[in-house]
Amino acid sequence: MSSKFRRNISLTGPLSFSKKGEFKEPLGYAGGSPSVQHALQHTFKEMGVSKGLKGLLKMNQKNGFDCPSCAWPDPEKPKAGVEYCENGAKALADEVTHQSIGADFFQKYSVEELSLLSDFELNKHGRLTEPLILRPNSLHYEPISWEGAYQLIADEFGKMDSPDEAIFYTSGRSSNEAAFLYGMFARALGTNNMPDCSNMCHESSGVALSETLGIGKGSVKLEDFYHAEVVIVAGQNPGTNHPRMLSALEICRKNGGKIISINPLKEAGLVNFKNPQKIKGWLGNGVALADIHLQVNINQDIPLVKLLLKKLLHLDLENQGQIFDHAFIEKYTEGYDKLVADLEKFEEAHLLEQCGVDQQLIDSTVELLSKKTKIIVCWAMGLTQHKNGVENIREFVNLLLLKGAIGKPNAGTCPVRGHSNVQGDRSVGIHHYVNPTLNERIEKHFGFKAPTKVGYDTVETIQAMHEEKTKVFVCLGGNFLMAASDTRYTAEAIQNCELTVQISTKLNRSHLVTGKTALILPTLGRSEKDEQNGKEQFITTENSMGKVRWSKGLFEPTRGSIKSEPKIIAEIANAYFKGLHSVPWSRLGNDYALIREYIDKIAKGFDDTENKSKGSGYYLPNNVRELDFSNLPNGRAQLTINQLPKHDLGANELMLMTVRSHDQFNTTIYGMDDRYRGVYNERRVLFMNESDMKSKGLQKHDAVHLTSQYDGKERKATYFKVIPYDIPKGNLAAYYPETNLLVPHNHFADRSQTPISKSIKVTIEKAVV
Ligand SMILES: Nc1nc2c(c(=O)[nH]1)N[C@H]1C(S)=C(S)[C@@H](COP(=O)(O)OP(=O)(O)OC[C@H]3O[C@@H](n4cnc5c(=O)[nH]c(N)nc54)[C@H](O)[C@@H]3O)O[C@H]1N2
Ligand SMILES: Nc1nc2c(c(=O)[nH]1)N[C@H]1C(S)=C(S)[C@@H](COP(=O)(O)OP(=O)(O)OC[C@H]3O[C@@H](n4cnc5c(=O)[nH]c(N)nc54)[C@H](O)[C@@H]3O)O[C@H]1N2
Ligand code: SF4
Ligand SMILES: [Mo]
Repeated sequence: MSSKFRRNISLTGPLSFSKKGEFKEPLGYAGGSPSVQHALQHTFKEMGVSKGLKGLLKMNQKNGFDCPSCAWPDPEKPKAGVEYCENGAKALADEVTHQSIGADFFQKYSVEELSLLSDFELNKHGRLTEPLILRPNSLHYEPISWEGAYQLIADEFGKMDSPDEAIFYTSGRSSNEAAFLYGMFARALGTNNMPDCSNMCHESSGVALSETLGIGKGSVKLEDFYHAEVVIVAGQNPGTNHPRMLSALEICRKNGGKIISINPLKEAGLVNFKNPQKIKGWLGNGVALADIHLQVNINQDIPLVKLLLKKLLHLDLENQGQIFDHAFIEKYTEGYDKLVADLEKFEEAHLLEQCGVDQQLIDSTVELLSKKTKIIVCWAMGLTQHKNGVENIREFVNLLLLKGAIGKPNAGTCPVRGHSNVQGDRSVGIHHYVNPTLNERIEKHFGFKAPTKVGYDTVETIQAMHEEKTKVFVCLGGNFLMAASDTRYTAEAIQNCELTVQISTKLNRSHLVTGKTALILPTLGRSEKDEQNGKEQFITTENSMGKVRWSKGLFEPTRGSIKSEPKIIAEIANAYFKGLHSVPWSRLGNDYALIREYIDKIAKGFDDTENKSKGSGYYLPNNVRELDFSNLPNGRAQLTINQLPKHDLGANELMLMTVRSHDQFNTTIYGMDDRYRGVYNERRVLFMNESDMKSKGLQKHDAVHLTSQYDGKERKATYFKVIPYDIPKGNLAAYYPETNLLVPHNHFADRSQTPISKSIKVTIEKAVV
């Protein structure tokens, strides 16, 4: 461990391979009866049978709680008891687990010892149950009272030379109410330093969509999928990460729609799908959802879309303008002539070679798209986490605009969000940039002036901490250390803080790599009852399609002394301001209806949330659905010109994408399998094309080390088992967060600053084991 580290903490846990590792053929399908079995097994094991069933029956129901996992929406009329998927069930079980840890556990194990455990084992210890402090020269967390913890935080804030020495990170699981209060507290303190997980996630989508369509969110509703003619799923693995999206795709296909998947991997679920909620889905081989699979090279989506656009353009010229929607282009867009002129510059053969897709499949895709106008494009991290992440999305928007597939039913944009409330957190004010309207409203309704200096996003936070510009780092959920890029650099950065505060449900490595002093403040999960001032509270969330809905937990909170997120934030604010501030922090912490009143007044588009969020909820306004582009240059949607990605791979370098396994939620590892990809009991794997293995002299299951080299700095991630896989030549895949050590902190998407976690240049060397 580098001498820069105060404590001898392992950043990786064990690097050895499991003796039980097994590697089989990838499953041809997602869902099906194993999916139901896995969901139930996992839930019952962690929660017990009766509690498990009770939870699953209430999840995503109108009178229940919102699934804490992904942000996929619920149907207008949820079917009783079956609106969950395997991964939603796992997330629930993980939250409501009957395992828990308190002060005695931390007295027994030092943070150094705990760091030797894997992320899977750390999480397995269960829920955090009481506030804890790690003092400067200690290796053990010890108990502290809530009041003591609040006072310590207030004192550290008090010692800062400027409010910008404080940083407030948010992960996307927090409710609108908690996030709103947290954002207001940061501003009341005087800083916009509000990095959030979105910076590492869909920030590229937000930037691209704002620039082209005037809103950083998607435009489709769930029902739009049902009658879309074509759904393009690009850079997304819904079978694992948004499982119920497959049901929407299934309905679309049943109604005659076609699905095109664009992905270097043939992800299960797109290739074949069995609907686990239907008995007939348990039998047989399921359905292949993707009609066309375009096996693109990593980060070569722009050449692929350009090729499609170029061919469509030629068809349009040959067919008297019948292929593009010229009336739409004329009326609503700007930049058509420039785009057409630019397309002419590219050679089809070159584009074809770059994207690596079969010519015949390109032709079938062009033929399909030429005839259709109701087109939806969905995407996730496969498009956003590249240097040209923003451009990737703008290029797909070009396709939609040219086809007039925007602002009408069954067509549009669908960035599929990650965390269950990442979109809501943004809507209620978690962002590092300055929103003048928001600031005006804060002044009007809360009576204080919000800061006007742009704050740090995630990559700037790491940089600032590394340069010792910051003192207090507060995290509302998440696992910043393991989620961020460049694990070693990020760890060095975090250790420079005077105080780090984690408001968390479960133990993770961010509790072990800390500032000089560290606090853990245990908090309630979404599925738990939240009572304040003798009254049961509910919270609200916004799903991936902009709908705000209420959510109410049903389980008795984990034993011990845990508090809700809004309550903790309100109490920190009180300890700092000592009652001398215009915001009624205590009242807000005691009454979430009052928080909602302020959200309605201050955050854009929220309206009578108290009432309208009940039942199936309400949609926030969306200008694209109204074909209103008045906030864009000349009041028009923007067609854009995007460059081809440049990589300059060195002679021995291959391109690595870091992906999720089926048994994880981000840095939370539920289990060691990736069933759909045929991997069991092992996470240290490297998926590789067989011809690359041959040329590197590697055999199946050989151990290798990975090295990335950027700006003369070498980064290493050691011990991965090579798995021959159906992945394009020159491309590699391995799991996040094990590979985050390789991602350079200073390489990110232009303008959105999202780390390049899906296109890392690496070399491979054989390891001796
Ligand atoms: N069960 C479960 N659900 C989750 C999560 C989880 O960890 N577990 N995480 C949540 C979060 S926060 C998010 S953001 C989402 C993430 O959802 P996804 O984005 O689906 O997650 P990833 O595993 O990162 O998968 C990226 C996909 O993009 C493909 N890909 C990679 N590079 C490229 C490329 O250059 N071009 C194209 N066309 N494809 C590419 C990969 O092969 C992979 O299929 O899921 C959310 N839901
Ligand atoms: N290499 C690579 N890096 C990536 C990605 C990638 O694809 N590749 N993906 C990026 C993406 S898309 C994202 S979103 C980030 C994720 O980054 P984060 O959001 O920071 O990470 P999570 O793993 O979701 O956070 C898990 C922790 O949140 C806490 N938690 C869970 N539920 C709650 C709750 O209800 N309240 C509170 N207060 N705490 C809770 C638990 O302690 C748990 O350990 O990672 C990013 N990093
Ligand atoms: S699709 Fe996402 S939100 Fe829906 S049940 Fe599954 S994990 Fe939960
Ligand atoms: Mo995400």
